[in-house]
Amino acid sequence: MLLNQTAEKIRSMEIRGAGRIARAAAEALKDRAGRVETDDIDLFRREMGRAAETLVSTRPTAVSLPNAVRFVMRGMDGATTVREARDGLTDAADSFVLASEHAVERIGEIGARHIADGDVVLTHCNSEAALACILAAHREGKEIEVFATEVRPRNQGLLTIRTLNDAGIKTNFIVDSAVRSFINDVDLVVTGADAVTVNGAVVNKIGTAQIALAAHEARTNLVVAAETYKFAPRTILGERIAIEERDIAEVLDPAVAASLPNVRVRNPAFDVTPAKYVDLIVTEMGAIPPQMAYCIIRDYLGWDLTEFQKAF
Ligand code: RI2
Repeated sequence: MLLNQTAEKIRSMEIRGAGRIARAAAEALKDRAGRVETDDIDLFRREMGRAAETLVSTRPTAVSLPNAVRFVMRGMDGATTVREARDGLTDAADSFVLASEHAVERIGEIGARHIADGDVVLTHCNSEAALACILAAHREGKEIEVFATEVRPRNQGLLTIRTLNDAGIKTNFIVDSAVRSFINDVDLVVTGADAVTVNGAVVNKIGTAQIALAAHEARTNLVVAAETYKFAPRTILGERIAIEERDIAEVLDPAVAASLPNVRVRNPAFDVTPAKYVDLIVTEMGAIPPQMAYCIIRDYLGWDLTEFQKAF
């Protein structure tokens, strides 16, 4: 797909979900690399740099996007000709997509071990990593029941209940504000993540932090399913994850909003759940306590404190 089309689809959420947007960005860079017609390596790098910026600017919160773009762009490292750069970038894009798909499968296998036969699981939003755990547990023959939230304002819960329904999993569909009412019926909360910071805080769909509080109070464990490329290296530098605030039209008819001059409509798409409310993060490399986030950033994303010191 053309780069600008992909960027627009990510921005409008036609392509959504942190893993999916990362893979779409990798594919778009590969496609763009095949279309840049030049023999000038510097020009090629500049064009690809612009393409990378366009993609990264589409949605600010899911760190899977810049992590994927960085990985793919590093495929050009050391290239001295356009052909080498294009081939390197293409290989990197292909291996990112493959590794990402494999990571989701592996997370499913590991996450399913935390779901017991007879468990009632609550999930929020539509996370392929979280669903991979639930679906794998179901495939293993465990009798499970799911509570799935609606997920205002974009209703990603509808995608989740379709998947669960098609898999034949008994599912309860509830509005977001009903979580507290049902949390005592729930054995485990499983969500995805758009970003995990160096201190183990999890940035995920708006509403996750409230669910985490309810789960904590009810002594219900919260497991986060997140590929290693959801961990945010630059939080080592103290950079904060930008919380995307989307168009108010997703929440309220703009005409109604305009008729209420004293009302400001807010539409943050994500919130932050502190590490103390997260019991475990299931990555494709294994399940870790959130406090080990730095190890993932260092060992699997290749950023460590020394690298950052060099940058100063
Ligand atoms: P996977 C989604 O964001 C949700 O917040 C979901 O929990 C997260 O990405 C991770 O999804 P959005 O694109 O990568 O719906 O696990 O705003 O699919």
